[in-house]
Amino acid sequence: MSKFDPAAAPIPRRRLLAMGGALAGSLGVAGLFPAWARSGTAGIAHASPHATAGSGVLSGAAIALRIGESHFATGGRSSHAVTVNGTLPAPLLRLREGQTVRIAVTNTLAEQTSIHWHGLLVPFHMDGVPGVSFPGIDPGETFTYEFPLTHSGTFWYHSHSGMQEAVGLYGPIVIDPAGPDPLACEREHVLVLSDWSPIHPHEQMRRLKMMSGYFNRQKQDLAGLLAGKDQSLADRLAWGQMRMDATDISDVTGTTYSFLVNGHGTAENWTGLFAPGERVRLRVINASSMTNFNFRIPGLPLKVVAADGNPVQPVETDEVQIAIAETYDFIVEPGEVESYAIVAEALDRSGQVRATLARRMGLAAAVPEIRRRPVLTMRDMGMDMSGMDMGQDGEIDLSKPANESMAGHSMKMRDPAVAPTVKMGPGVATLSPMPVDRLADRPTGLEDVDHRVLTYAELRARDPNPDPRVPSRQIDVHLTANMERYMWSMDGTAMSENPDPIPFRLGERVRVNLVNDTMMPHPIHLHGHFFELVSGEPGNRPRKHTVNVLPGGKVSFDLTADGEGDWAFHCHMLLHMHAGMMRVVTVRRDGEPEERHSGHEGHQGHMGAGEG
Ligand SMILES: [Cu+2]
Repeated sequence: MSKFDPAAAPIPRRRLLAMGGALAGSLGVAGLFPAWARSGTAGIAHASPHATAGSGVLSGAAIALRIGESHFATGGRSSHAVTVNGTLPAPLLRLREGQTVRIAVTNTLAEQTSIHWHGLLVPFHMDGVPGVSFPGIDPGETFTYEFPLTHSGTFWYHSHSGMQEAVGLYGPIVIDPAGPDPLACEREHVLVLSDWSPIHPHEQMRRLKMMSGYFNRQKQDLAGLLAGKDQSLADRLAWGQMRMDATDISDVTGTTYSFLVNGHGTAENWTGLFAPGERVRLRVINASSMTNFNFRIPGLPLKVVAADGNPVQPVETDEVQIAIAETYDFIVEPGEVESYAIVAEALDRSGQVRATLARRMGLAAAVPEIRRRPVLTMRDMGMDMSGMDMGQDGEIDLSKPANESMAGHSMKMRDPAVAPTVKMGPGVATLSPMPVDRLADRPTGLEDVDHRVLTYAELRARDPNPDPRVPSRQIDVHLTANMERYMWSMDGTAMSENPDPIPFRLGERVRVNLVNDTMMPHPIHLHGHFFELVSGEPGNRPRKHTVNVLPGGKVSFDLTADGEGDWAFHCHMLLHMHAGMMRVVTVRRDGEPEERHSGHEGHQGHMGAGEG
């Protein structure tokens, strides 16, 4: 009998009570949610996975997942969904560091599928990216993933095939440490944030290609101008001349998305319970396909204790912008208050989702109003003028090529000299003339809020970085686009053009500089590795698997290429990846050729680059 045998585990009394509440409160929809994600949950018991039948929590050495189709409805919108074991979100995998797990994934769809274990360090052929690390799972087939769990933390899993991730195929992973958990607390909740649209992502892409602002209903208008809102007339004319829209913050917005916590919209008010005096750990995962969220619990400070699964030195804050594919662990102490609103607001303020942390079911704190949508600035164009002598009043005359007036600095929006490694063509509309390190910047739209906001620069790893070497070389990777034509690429080349992989030698230490030449943030994810953000003194830099590169910004990370094999490296905005903002990274032993591993050539079309 394994130590995770669910039958042997006692069910805490509070959990039984909560389950009763959940059944009464959510009849009709309960069937689609795994119990851990149902409203009124008491949370997941700490450190011992009580995988009761039907709980939707799967543990142990052998796990079976079935990919299938269901119907999903929320907030008056309904559509077809791709689900795992019949649920959305997918079952919670609760595993333990040091164990080896076998996960058999059966595909009952009519199309190919796959599962990628986001943030887990697994052998590359278990990483689950069709066309890069394995051939994919064909209809009717079962593929068994097998890998050891070498670290603990909060992670998640999702499809890497077609657009399945956008229509429901995602779920949380919690890996408990092999020994006692230093972050132990009285209660834990898992919160999976996501976006849901009845419009299929292929159709979203088609509309965006017709008109890049298709889903943006928050453009500046004449009424706003007359009321003195947003940009001045001069700025509007200048941005218009550059064919830039300062309100173009997100491609797909709340006009088509419902935003969800554990599959529940605001009206369904997902509720996680607590008892007074408890410390509660929230494991928050942004499993959206296209939405960066501002996460906050008004009135309750968030103590950040882990980022992307890795422990950080605790830092207290009031709001965190959680990029797509990132995970954060927070500890909160709700005290004697009866209920708190948990708010995840879309980056562009086109919508939000409210959930509740409460002492009992049926409570709900006031839902804050959605705040004013942000307007982009010159800094988001990679033209940061601060500290430079701008001439009159710090105003820039955008009607002339600015490099005429800015001695020594190219202010053209498309000067190939600033990015010699980028292949220029119709897919590259702009290059950031002066990208700046924005790790210490508050993220887009939170620049001026009157409470604390987490910046990447505040994150320090709890444990010393395992590889203290200074990188022996560095490479630049430009994030490029022609937003008007909805073309997205890296270094000017879309994945569908089959560019050479980015080669690393096994064990080498490399600095990677990501330069964002577009006016959108890009959450960039590297498979199979953690990297250290180059911020603050070396030694305890934050180790992450995904980093959000702000518009016009630059992020450097140091990487020890210790994962032998072929790995995906891409923007985690699903439509950006699909349009081509992706590369393959190869890690080879000295003397071994850099060609990609054989046997996958026939599957190029499945890796999410077919729309380029
Ligand atoms: Cu992107």
